[in-house]
Amino acid sequence: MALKKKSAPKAGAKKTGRVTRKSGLPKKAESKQTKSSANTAALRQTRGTPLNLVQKILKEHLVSGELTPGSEIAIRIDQTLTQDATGTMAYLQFEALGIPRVRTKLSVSYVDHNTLQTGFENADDHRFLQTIAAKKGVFFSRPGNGICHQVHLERFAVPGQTLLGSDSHTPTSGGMGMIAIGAGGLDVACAMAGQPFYLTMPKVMNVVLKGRLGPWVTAKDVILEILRRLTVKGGVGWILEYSGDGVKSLSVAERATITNMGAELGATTSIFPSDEMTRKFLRAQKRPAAWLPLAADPNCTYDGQLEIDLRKLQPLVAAPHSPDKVVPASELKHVKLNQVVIGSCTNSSYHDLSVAAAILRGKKVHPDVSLVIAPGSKQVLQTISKSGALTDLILAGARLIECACGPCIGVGQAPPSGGVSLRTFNRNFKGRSGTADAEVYLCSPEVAAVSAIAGHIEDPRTLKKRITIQEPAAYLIDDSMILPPAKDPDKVEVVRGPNIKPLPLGEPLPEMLRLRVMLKTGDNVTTDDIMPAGAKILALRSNLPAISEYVFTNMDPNFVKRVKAAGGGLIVGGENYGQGSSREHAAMAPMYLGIKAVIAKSFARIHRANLINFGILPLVFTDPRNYDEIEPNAELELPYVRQLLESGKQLIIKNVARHVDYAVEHNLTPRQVQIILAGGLLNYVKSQG
Ligand code: MIC
Ligand code: SF4
Repeated sequence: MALKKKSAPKAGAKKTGRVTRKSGLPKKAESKQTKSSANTAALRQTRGTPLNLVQKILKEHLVSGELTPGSEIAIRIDQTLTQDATGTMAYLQFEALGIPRVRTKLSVSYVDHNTLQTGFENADDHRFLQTIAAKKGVFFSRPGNGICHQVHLERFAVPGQTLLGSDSHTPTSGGMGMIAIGAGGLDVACAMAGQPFYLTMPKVMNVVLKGRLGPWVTAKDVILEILRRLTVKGGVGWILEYSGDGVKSLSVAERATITNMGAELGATTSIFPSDEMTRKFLRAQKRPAAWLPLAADPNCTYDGQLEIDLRKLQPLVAAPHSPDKVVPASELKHVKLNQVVIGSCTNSSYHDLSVAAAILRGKKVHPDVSLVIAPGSKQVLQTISKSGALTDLILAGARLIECACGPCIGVGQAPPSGGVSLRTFNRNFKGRSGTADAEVYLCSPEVAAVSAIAGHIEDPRTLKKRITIQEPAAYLIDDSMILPPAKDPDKVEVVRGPNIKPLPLGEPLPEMLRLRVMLKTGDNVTTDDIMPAGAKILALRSNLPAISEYVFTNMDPNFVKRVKAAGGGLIVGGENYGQGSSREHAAMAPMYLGIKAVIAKSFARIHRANLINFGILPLVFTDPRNYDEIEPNAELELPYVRQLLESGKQLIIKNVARHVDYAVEHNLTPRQVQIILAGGLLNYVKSQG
């Protein structure tokens, strides 16, 4: 179908030349990454069948397949991002593909997770990432510059483009009208090599926002309300597209809070239209040429609809240990606090920190509470420093930490034993904070600030005075912490410390499998359960033999020992197996230990893709009741598995001791079957030349 092309609005185009750049970004590269392309300009209007916004962008980027929910599509990726904890592997994988320079419009490597340097490991990884970025044509955001999603939104996100990131919260840039998807590092490496990204075409849900948020009710409460309604698995197989008159009152930062936490629903991504608010944000970021208006066509259709009346929402909190255990803040006043943390990629914007500062101005943090602030980016930190908000926070008793993920991923500021922590973050899985028996609650910066003063969870509507924070007309732009790729890559030496171990490769699938169940889990097992994070373990992300020693340690300290003794095995899981992060180590480390298959009631999207990428068979019970019949250490056989996969026939699992067969589905596309047969994506891509 032909698209009606319109050129970008003159106002924006004119201003490009006048941008004052303190940045290290070369002018040519800067304009390439910040301008919307002619193709994306064409997205503004479609002729023929009206399209929703997701369909419009995907159609523009479609390489193969049809935009029919459930079918496999391949899309062109314009931008990629990596962070350090997943990035070291991603760049090793990119190297293994043998491509000299990235083939995307823009690729950025961030360092924001492993910033604590208690030994040489993280510092070595940073140096590896910096040198390989320079060599391979990737921009490098130095440690201290901020959390990848916040910085990307500020400096790089472009409406209408596609972004693939090796972090599950990549959909943050959906707040800017991008199709931004989280994936495993290997998928991102392939995208950097110019390959399309393969995914199952999701259904599109129209989330209609009506009216305006009332006083003290925030974007965080919008997404918590959606989590309350849909649960942590309610978004699997969906993209959430926001529309309605309520959209226009939300700033880009607020939209990004909502799209960020769409990851907790299991959604493929979430997206807002690009409108005057987006234009204002891009102007304030001195990137006006990146803007273009984007919206769904009138009368387009969706696969589902959800209505949220913003006027009816109230301040909400997610209780331990799941982001969907949502209750009104007013019902939790009895919860006494040891810690309050404001930060993370969900809520660490200029607005978030400024509103907290305004609440805390002239007050003191409760003596039983430790208040921690982690600004999302250097830009946010500089802006609150200039506005005086930083001084208000410090005078109130806040402890300022680096612009990084920090406590969100268990890197520092673990709560005390049995402690209660209230955080503006997106995940409160058990043990993720670094304290196994801590209780973590999730909330908005408004709830966090008012509770830090009260010493218990408090509803900010108890505050009499209303506070309005004005977004700056112009942010402080200083890109000196973003290093452009080398002009002469041949001269760059990639420096590898001893923490960086060679890349592991999977083995081709054998003719048959006979394996013991090594672990039987319940529903909603997270990748934090499979491959825990925290400062100690995260430092081993580029050392697979070492990190593999920690697989499932929090659920079963003897897991690794048992798997090693058995020489491999399989895992039986419940619903939504592998929810949460994109960390491919949750597939790669089990592969390294010899795990060959996971049989579950259902899978989370990214983890399932990672299992396939590392040659582990993700199987689903045809009859979920069979789950109950499998003993925790049963011996299972998959006869003729290779042949059956190749011929597209039904797979059967034999319970050896019970002499019963279970039918299982694999739902693999022909391409995914080939990947599994080859023993993983890297083997497959190499075999394809
Ligand atoms: C997370 O929030 O769990 C992480 C750490 O950002 C992960 C990525 C990782 O494990 O490195 C994610 O969400 O993808
Ligand atoms: Fe970092 Fe936390 Fe965001 Fe993950 S969720 S990217 S750890 S801030």
